[in-house]
Amino acid sequence: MILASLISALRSARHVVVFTGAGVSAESGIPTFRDALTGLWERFDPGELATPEAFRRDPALVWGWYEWRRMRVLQPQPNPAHLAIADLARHVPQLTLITQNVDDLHERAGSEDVIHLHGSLHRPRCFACAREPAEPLPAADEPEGGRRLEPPRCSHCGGRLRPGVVWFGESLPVAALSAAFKAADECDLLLSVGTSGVVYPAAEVPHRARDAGATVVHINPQGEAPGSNREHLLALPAGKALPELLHEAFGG
Ligand code: BV8
Ligand code: ZN
Repeated sequence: MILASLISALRSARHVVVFTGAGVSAESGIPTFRDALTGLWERFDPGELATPEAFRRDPALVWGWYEWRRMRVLQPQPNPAHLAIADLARHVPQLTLITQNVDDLHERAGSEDVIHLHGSLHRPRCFACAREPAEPLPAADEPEGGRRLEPPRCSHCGGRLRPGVVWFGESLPVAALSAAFKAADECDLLLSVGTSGVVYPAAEVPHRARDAGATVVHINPQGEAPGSNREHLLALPAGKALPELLHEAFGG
């Protein structure tokens, strides 16, 4: 898709969906899911560590990894891609932002009502009774190579706290997934930003938009050429492509 037709699609869109993966936070310096396994966790496969079984088997190893990752999203700032997405909401009649990411950079860039399909690093809950702690977790200075950390206990039932993310083998939050599918079915333009589209059912979202007749644009430097004629690839980093798109389409 040449930029001109994408720009006119943005200008005339009634309802735009933006669907993001870890690539939208890459330019903020946040390691993507696969790059987040260094130091103590180097020898693990993410799909093996991000599971309830791993947590049951070795809670300190898994909790330590998530605290290490939680600390790594506190310093980084939203990058121009996050800011452009927040700005886009001010230019189109309706925008639905759906993310697979567990960081809060969209919120910190000013986006509202972000649909988190895979939960959040900032919402730990009790593994036994699902209650969230009354107080937010303290910041800890995690060593570069990481460390094992015993999870804190739930003040209500004494169970272990777990990260508030969706692990492999766990179902996605029902309300979030149905809101995401509804937006995909109704939108006329979907921007898929920084995702390899391998994790289901989240990866269904762009397919549903395309099948419902929307134009789908993948923004990903390593994206592969899409299959159908309603899907397009902008093989650029999000932090470059999105601000340029907004500037061309809406000026400012
Ligand atoms: C479920 C939270 C069952 C945790 C995550 C076989 C076939 C199909 C499906 C399955 C299968 N076997 C198992 C399954 C199901 C499984 C699945 O899909 N597995 C995959 C691996 C095959 N799915 C599940 O288990 C889901 N649950 O199915 O439940 C069920 C059903 C009914 C009832 C009960 C149960 C749960 C999946 C959720 C897993 N949790 N995250 C955590 O963060 O620790 S997913 C995790 O990985 C991330 O959230 C992310 O979404 C995903 C991929 O991570 P990354 O690689 O980091 O990011 P991404 O893929 O987005 O890649 C980065 C991209 O950005 C790249 O393409 C890169 O080129 C690009 N990029 C880089 N820089 C830039 C850029 N783009 C733009 N600009 C840049 N600057
Ligand atoms: Zn509890």
